[in-house]
Amino acid sequence: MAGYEDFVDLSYKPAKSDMIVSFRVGVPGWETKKRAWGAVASESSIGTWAKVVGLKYEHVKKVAAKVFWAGKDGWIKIAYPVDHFEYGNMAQILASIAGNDFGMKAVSSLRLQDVKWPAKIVKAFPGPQFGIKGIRKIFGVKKRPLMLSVPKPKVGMTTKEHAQIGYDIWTGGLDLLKDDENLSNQKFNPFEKRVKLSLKLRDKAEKETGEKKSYLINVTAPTTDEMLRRAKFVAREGGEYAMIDVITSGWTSVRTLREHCADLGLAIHAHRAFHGAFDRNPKHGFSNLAVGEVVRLLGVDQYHIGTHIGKMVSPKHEVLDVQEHITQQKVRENPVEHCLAEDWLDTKPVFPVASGGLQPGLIPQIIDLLGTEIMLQLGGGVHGHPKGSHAGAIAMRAALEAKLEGKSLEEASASCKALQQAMDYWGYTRPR
Ligand code: RUB
Ligand code: CA
Repeated sequence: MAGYEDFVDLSYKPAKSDMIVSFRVGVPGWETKKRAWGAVASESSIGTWAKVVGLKYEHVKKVAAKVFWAGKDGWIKIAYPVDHFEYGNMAQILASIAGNDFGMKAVSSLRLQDVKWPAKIVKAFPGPQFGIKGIRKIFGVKKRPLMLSVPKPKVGMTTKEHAQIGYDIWTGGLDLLKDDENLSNQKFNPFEKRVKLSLKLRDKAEKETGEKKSYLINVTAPTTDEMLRRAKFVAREGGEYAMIDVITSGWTSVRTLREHCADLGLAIHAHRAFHGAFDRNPKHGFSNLAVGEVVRLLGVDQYHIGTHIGKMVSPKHEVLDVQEHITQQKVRENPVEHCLAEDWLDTKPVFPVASGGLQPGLIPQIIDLLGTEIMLQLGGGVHGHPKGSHAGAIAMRAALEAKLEGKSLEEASASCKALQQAMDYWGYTRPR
């Protein structure tokens, strides 16, 4: 074994315990397909550009990756022996399969689409603590989608202004207030003050509405120690959730937070800010499907899957794939999307969150696509309501209830002024 081509063996039948990764490889004009494919398997497992002595050792070859399948349009599958990996170490796993391979000259582009995780690796991760059932239990809501809202403007408001918006949306009928991805512990709205005041208003809203209300509090912090201190503070103050920017914080921080949240009894809401830097180009990068699977293993309870009609780029098939792979226990191979079969064993499902540029008029279309086992998050679509956040929340809930009762939004608007105002203002606009 020496050159990149030696990492291609189309006669290889993967072992049941192998990790399989589906990639799409762009081949530069000066390169052969076989060498480009092999370069990915080489650089993501044991190889380098030169014929180093150790590559001859049989024990080293045992942990080498192999390209074992190649289809049309640059799609290939690579098998990695499970002992290539430290089973429960996501930073190590991704340093192999999503490491140097993306930057090599031997490929003109490289897309990691999906991973089939070996049972030994699935078992080495905790998975969600609550899962969909556990989250529904917190709210005592069995069937309908849960509704959340992130105050806008994203940052800049005082703690009092921010917490008041929480109260307005809770009493308007929503279940959850959510911090935005870039709100943590800034001078204008310090973390501890925000947690205390918001939870006080949450208790008030619960008493007034007779419904369970909660708050997704962003514990994203400059160090993992500080993040854990903030999570502890949330638990002590009576919160149910820690929210984390999973990508900007890093996988190891997510894993550590998950371990601590088990002791603290907190659920984890994962925000995916930064994903577009590497998942937007369908020919290059790391897919949102793969991010969703990584965070399912690491153990978050809720994850943003995108929407096909919102403000963010999210193709319909991708949204559906992510939903399927983070919620089902067994997934069948989908050769059209190059998604691999999966067995999640006992790993709980993650609650998918539809978010990003939604407004009440779009809720029925989201339910038509994704069903009711989802969360709906509206920011601008609540706080941009012409009569303010409280009316926006009433409109959002009325739009959802109308859909669940099989009524049109026009019909429902006749008995809900706030929904009527939202429909007059936005209609069925899809934000861009
Ligand atoms: C929501 C918002 C969130 C996005 C992220 O506000 O800004 O950060 O949901 O997008 P709004 P995604 O509801 O006004 O768009 O959910 O796709 O990750
Ligand atoms: Ca998978």
